[in-house]
Amino acid sequence: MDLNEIAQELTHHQQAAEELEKITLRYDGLAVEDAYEIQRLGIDSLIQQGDVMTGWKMGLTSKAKQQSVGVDEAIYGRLLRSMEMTGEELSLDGLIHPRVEPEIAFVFKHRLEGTDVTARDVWLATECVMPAVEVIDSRYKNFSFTLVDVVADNASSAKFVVANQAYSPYQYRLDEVGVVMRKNGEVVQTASGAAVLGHPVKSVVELAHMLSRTGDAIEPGMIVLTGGITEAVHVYEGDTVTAAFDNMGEITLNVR
Ligand code: OOG
Ligand code: MG
Repeated sequence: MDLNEIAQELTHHQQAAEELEKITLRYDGLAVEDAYEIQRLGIDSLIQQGDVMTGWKMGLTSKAKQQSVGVDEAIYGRLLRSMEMTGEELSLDGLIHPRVEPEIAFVFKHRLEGTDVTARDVWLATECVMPAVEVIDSRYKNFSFTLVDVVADNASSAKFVVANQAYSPYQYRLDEVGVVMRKNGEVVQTASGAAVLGHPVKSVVELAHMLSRTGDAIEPGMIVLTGGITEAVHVYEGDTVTAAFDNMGEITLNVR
């Protein structure tokens, strides 16, 4: 099996916003490690074309998210500069069937690597934390996939935005930060940071451990999205979505 060929195919679908059937229907016997290699190859080709890797994202770190997609373990993906939005407008151009979800982001000043990384190491390496909203957009038909499919598709990464205001990692208990998601003024999802593996810091610990399998690390300056706190919300043209984080402000997206 040519993993690079599969990576190029997926990258094409990501860039053209064209959905496809699960790759596991065509390629039998792909292991999770192969899927991470496909992910890496796809992102590397975008980096060769000038994009820049700015961080990592964890996915499926909450029970709500795992149950809604039928995959029962955490995954990670790669974040590129081109995925980061700066304003409140979410353009549907280049997206297939986007969903949005509130997350806590960590930004790092020190490198984190290895299977022995602890929560204490994460706090010492963290420069700041920020509310964030991720826009996920699986390239698979009906947002339906297995673990291998979704990992190869860069964990459904499409876009993300972080709040303007950063916070000290020690300012609030991140497991107790409540989040209210509204769509067109109506409350559609609520949860607190504890939905993410009990505490978002554990998501970073888990990421460092998972990355050590391939010798990768969280590098200084990188951002890490720790995973959706609530279930992801479908958005359509004309929708306004807000994610309000207790004491940490609100992020609004106007879908155009
Ligand atoms: C996989 C990506 C999940 C999260 O925060 O849980 C994710 C998916 O549901 O398509 O980004
Ligand atoms: Mg996410």
